[in-house]
Amino acid sequence: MILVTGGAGFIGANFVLDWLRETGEPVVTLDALTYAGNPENLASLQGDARHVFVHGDICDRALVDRLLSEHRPRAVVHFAAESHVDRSIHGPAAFVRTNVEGTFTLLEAARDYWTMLASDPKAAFRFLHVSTDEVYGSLGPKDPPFAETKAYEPNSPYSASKAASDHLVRAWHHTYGFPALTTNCSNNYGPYQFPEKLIPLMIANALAGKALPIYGDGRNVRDWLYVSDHCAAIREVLARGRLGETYNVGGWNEKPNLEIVHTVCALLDELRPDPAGAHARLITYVTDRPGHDRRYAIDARKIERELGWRPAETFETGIRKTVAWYLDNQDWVAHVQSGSYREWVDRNYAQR
Ligand code: NAD
Ligand code: TDX
Repeated sequence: MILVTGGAGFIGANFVLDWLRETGEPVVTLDALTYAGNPENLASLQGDARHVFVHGDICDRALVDRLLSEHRPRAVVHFAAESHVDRSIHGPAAFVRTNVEGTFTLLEAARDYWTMLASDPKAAFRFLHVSTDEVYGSLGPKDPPFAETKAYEPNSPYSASKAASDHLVRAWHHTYGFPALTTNCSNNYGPYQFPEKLIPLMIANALAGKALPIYGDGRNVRDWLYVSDHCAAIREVLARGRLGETYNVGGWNEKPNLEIVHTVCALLDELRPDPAGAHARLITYVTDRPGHDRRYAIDARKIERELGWRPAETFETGIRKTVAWYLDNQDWVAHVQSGSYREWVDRNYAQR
């Protein structure tokens, strides 16, 4: 049994589904079902005895204590976070609360639980903290990609809150010997990503005939990884990573935003032609994001060397699957955009 936080969100849901398929080991999912958490992402697990869903907050220490003592997990995989940079600029408080205070609460609860375990389960217990490349700051065009040794230089309220949480995890290992691991991954894309992030937003807007907003000059560079490759990397680090270490995860796949948007448009032109013309006609340049980091790139040699992890998808195969998934799941997009999903959550998961 493992405990997964944030398992109703984009990467967490992909992880839970892949985990059960690949390992069959039961999962307890703890998720607060914010705007980004969607129980529909886990709907295929309804009636599956290997999965327990708990609606609740990682800042709720009593709840986390109860889950740990009731389910006795052998590991915690921590995804729960506020994750969108633009939202962090307009409302940083939620980011400090969930990403910093929430990670602190989880660490303290897990440390108490781990301390009380008998010697064998204690030796086996692991806490994996899922983090981001954004903690390293912004690269110039000729800088080498981020290695694990790169100094932290977070620039947005989001990345600062994730950096703070990474530091807590590091300190809990260093000070208490707490068996923690951290992964810092590049930009993910794939099924179930909320349509506020670049790729699903562009797909949703293009299908609706709306503008495709490009921040600044569109030349900011991100390093893209298909979500199931990130999930596989997390499974490897959880199984065989060295305690106290951090592992950077990325697919050596740097691309400027404008190229991403043109690729999405070309795939839509092929798979769902628009009689009004090529989807790229909708590209619109808008005011840049404040403090917009110019370039991220991940040096993934450590995880490749130590754990033999390699991405299974190329960008070409991953983006084709992604566009096809959104075309096949337009109801999912409509639900998360319409608010009908929130009404459903409020009805079914009234906070206890
Ligand atoms: P997401 O926003 O899609 O999902 C976050 C999930 O956490 C949601 O289900 C939400 O309901 C839940 N949550 C939020 N606050 C909570 C709280 N207080 N208690 C319990 N649950 C809460 O995010 P994502 O894109 O799936 O990212 C997951 C993790 O991976 C985050 O920690 C993020 O920093 C990290 N990460 C994301 C990316 C990316 O490209 N999306 C890349 C690297 C790392
Ligand atoms: O409408 C848009 N137009 C645009 O040009 C949006 C939403 C984004 N962008 C640009 C900003 C970024 O340079 O596209 C790039 C990607 O933007 P996001 O999808 O918002 O991702 P980013 O800010 O790079 O952060 C993501 O990757 C790292 C995730 O949201 C984080 O959770 C993760 O840690």
